[in-house]
Amino acid sequence: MPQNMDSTTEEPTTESIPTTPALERRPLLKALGIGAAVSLGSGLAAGERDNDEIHPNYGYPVQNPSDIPESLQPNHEVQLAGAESAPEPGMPVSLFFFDPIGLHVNSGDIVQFTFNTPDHTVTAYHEAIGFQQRVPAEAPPFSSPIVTQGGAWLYRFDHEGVYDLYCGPHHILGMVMRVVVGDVAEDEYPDYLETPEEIPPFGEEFENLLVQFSDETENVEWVFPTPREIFTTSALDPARIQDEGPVPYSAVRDELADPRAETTTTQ
Ligand SMILES: [Cu+2]
Repeated sequence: MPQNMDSTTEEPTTESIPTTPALERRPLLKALGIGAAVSLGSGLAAGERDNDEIHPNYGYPVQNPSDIPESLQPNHEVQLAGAESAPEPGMPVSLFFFDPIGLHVNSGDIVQFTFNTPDHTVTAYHEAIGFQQRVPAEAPPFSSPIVTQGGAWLYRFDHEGVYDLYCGPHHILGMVMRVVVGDVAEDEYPDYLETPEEIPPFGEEFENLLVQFSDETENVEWVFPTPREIFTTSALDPARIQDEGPVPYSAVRDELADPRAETTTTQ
C-alpha cells in the first residue's frame, strides 16, 4: 500500500512537466499585445477621443489647425493673444488677452481658440473648478489643456446663456472673456450677472497681501485689469455683445483706460 501511494504521488510530479509550456505562453501573449487588444475592443479608454467628438469637459485640442477634421470646422475664432508693444501710460497693462473678448454664437456652434502665444487655457468659471459658476446650469465644468503655441482648441457651446471664461495661467492678469450663446433677453439674464463681487478682484487681494508682508510696498498699485473690472464694462454687456457682434479687446481696454468717458455720455 505505501508503495502504491508513493507511485501515485510520483506520477503527477512527472506528468506535471508538460504543463510548464502552457505557463510560458502568458508572457508571449503579453509580448504580442493580445491583452491590450482586448481592452481596446471594449470601447474608448479614459483620455482617448473619438475623432469626430468634442468632449464636453476637455474639448478638442489640435497641434495644428490644419488637423481639424471636416466635420468639426469652427463657426467662430478667438485668438489667445499677447501684447505686441509696451502699454501707454494711463492704459491698463494688458499682457495677455482673448480677442475678441466678447462673442455671440448660436447654440451648437463650434468656437476655435487659437494659441498665438504660449501657455494659456480656456476654462469655464465653475464651482467644480474653484469659482462661482458663471456658465449655464446645464453646462459641465470644462477646460482646454495648455495647447502648444500655434495649435488650437475647439469647444461646442451647447447651452443657451452667458458663459464667462478665463485663462488659468493669466487669470491674475485679467485674461477673461464672455460668450453669449443663443438669444438671451434681458429678463432671462442669469443671476450671476448680478453678483460681480463673486469674481476675483486680485488687485485688492494682492495689494493687501503685499502691504502685510513689507513696509516698502505700502503704496503699491495693481496695474493689471482685474477680471471683475473687465466683466463689468459696458462693452461686455450681454445685450451689446448680441447687438454689435464680436467685441474686440481694444473696446474693453479703452473703456478701462478712461471710465469717465462712459459715464459722461449718460449724464
Ligand atoms: Cu493666457
